[in-house]
Amino acid sequence: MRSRTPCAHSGRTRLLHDLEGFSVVSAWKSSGSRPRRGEAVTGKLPRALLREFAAVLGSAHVLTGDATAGYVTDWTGGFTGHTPAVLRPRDTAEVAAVLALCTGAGVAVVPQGGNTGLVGGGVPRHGEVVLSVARLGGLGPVDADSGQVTAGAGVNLQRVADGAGQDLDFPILIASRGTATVGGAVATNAGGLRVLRYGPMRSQLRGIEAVLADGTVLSHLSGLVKDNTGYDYPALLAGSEGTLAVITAARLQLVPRLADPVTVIVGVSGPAEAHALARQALRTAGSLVSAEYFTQAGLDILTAHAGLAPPLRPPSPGYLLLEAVGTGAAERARLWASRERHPEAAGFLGVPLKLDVAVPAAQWVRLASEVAGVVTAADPGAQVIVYGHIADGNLHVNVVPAAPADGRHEDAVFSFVASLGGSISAEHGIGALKARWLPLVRSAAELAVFARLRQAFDPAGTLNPHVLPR
Ligand code: 2HG
Ligand code: ZN
Repeated sequence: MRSRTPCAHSGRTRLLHDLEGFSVVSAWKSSGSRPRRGEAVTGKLPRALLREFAAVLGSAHVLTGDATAGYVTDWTGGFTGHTPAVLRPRDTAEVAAVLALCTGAGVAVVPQGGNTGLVGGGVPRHGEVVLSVARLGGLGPVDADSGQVTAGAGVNLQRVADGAGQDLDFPILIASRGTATVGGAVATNAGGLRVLRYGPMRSQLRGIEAVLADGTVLSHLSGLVKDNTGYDYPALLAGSEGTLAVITAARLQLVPRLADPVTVIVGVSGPAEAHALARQALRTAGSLVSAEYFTQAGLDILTAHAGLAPPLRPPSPGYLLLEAVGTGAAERARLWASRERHPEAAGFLGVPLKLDVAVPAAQWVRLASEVAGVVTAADPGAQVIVYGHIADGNLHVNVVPAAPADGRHEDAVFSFVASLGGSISAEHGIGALKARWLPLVRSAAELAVFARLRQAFDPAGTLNPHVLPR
């Protein structure tokens, strides 16, 4: 069932996922023959199609050749691809027009937001056309009655928060918020540092506008809190990783801004103490917004390579950062830096594998204590940095491999996580990185429903054909 074909364009050898039921994306045939239903082609595009794209978008917004460089590699350097064209529509009508053209020509499309994803889901690894939503930058006024705002898919999360005004805020707090877009954050159901209080991106969604692969526009942006009029497809699009539709706008719920939150860092002996303290804080401090864990190993890298000042002296094996509504701490930014910059740490040592796993609350200590050993059993020279969101049962396992990154690290970590009753993706999605391992945590019946949903939304198989099962 597993192919061992490396991706020729990958910065590091990556296995092509080949879950049963995935379609094979065929090479573009110069004869121009249409692919079979459910397949879309990648590779070179006919000149006539490029001209049609340019007629819709203007030639300045159809990028080819070297101009595509910023769109074909993710920021970790772990995923690299190539594309015959990057399309940059400026509004929903243009998205609809170019999608219809792609589907009509049987051309595969990878939708892309800020390109800050961590699982390769927005990278054209197989020569797909990239549809960038970066120019969908409209941000509506805040509706004072509902505390909601409508944002274009290309608006970054920091802009949503800044535009919320003095009293309101946008609660999806991720380190890449200055670049990550609303469209990408919905498509990946982004989580972040305040999920324990506000939930992930899906929980903020009060409506959506999206375009199906055939160019049909779906719009449901009225922002009703209660709306039981059938299937909640906006919620379904959250976490769909660009496979069902291209999100063009979202209606988002804002929350009261925490005027002056209180932030503390406590040195702990390890995961067990951090977990016990976090659990106590969750039960006793109703105002808790964050409970984050990290270790001295990660901090040492940031101190050495990023000039970060250690948050506490003397050092301690682990750290728990808690934040709650309260009367603020002057050193908040300094305290947070030691946690928020952890995603960069492993990158100083090499090209990291970023695994974001979750387990039931009662298993988190075991996961956090044993996962490094699980990795080094498979690759003794591997370096492992762990940190994460304790209250969500979520641990980030960043691995810098010594042995070839041929799937052995994922095999080890994901099998361990599955044995604990956990999930192979807590917040980053499945993308290209984890599709092979999805059967560890999803039954054949569930995967079949995924495929049927996908068939219903995108029967031609245009959208992100190498992500999630079809
Ligand atoms: C975080 O919690 C992000 O900082 C990124 O989810 C985690 O880079 C990672 O592995
Ligand atoms: Zn995270």
